[in-house]
Amino acid sequence: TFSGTPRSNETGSSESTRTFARDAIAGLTHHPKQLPPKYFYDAAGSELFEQITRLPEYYPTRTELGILRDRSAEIASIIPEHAALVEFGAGAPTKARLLLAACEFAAYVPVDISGDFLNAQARGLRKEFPHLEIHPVTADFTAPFHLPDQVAAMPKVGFFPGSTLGNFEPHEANRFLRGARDILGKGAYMLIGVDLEKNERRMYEAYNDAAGVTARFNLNMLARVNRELGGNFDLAAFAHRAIYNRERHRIEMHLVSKKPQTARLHGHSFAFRAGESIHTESSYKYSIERFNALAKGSGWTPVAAWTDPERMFSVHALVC
Ligand code: AVJ
Repeated sequence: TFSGTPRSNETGSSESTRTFARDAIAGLTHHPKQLPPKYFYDAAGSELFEQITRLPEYYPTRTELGILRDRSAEIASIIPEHAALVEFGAGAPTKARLLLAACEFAAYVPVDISGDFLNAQARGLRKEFPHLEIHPVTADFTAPFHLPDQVAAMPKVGFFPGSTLGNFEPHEANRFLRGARDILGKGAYMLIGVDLEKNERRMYEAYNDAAGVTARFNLNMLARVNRELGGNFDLAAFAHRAIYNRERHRIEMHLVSKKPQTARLHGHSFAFRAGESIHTESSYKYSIERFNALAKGSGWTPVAAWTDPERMFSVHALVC
């Protein structure tokens, strides 16, 4: 996930709160209205996302874990030994742990904006993998950052699981992959988890679960705007909507205004028509061919792709 990390900030004064306010006002001024999906993940949102990953309808997490588990020996045979594993947007290290156990990594470099969470996770991993160097980097992985000097001489393997890439618009995905190449350097490998386009009902249900957890996750965005930014959105007057946009190969999540209403935030007022929506997330679905084309267009060479028997999800190995 973008964070998988509790990082709520309810003081209303910090740098991150100002950035959130600026992004929220810009998004709500945009036509059509939108809010960036990275703001789903405060403490409450991260907990709701954890619940989503356990829902019967939400196949991506368990399917990707199954692929990593079943194919770990093959993955180990492809990537260089004694490499540094660099995880972009490291949440809970459940998936990295599988790779660390199966492959001979010399170092693990989890990269995330939440430093506290990273350091707490690193303490646990140090006990499990006493011979592994762990060098957490506190950074926004969508912007350029420096790798720690200690891993400079090691081969690099980037890791970007969870279909987080799906949250990026195609041009953003291209920019991210080029940036990852610049950070990791020539000869690096990359392991990326991608959700595959499939039966529409299957995708629809993954974002419209019977228990309503995804609806609560989506509405938490507005709860956060109220809590942290002092907005006055009436949560009961917005409905969760997730649809599959076939032309653009993406699930779209929206918060739909149930009636004409006006909400206020930091001296701005935002008017809604009945049925007008705030676009909160796009979750792009790929085919293996379309993902390979994206990788090639971003300076990477596909070396392998693994899927589950139902071809719901894929894990790709790339080299540059
Ligand atoms: C964390 C971006 C992969 O797109 O499936 C889950 C987030 N949104 N349910 C996804 C999410 C609604 C998830 N990613």
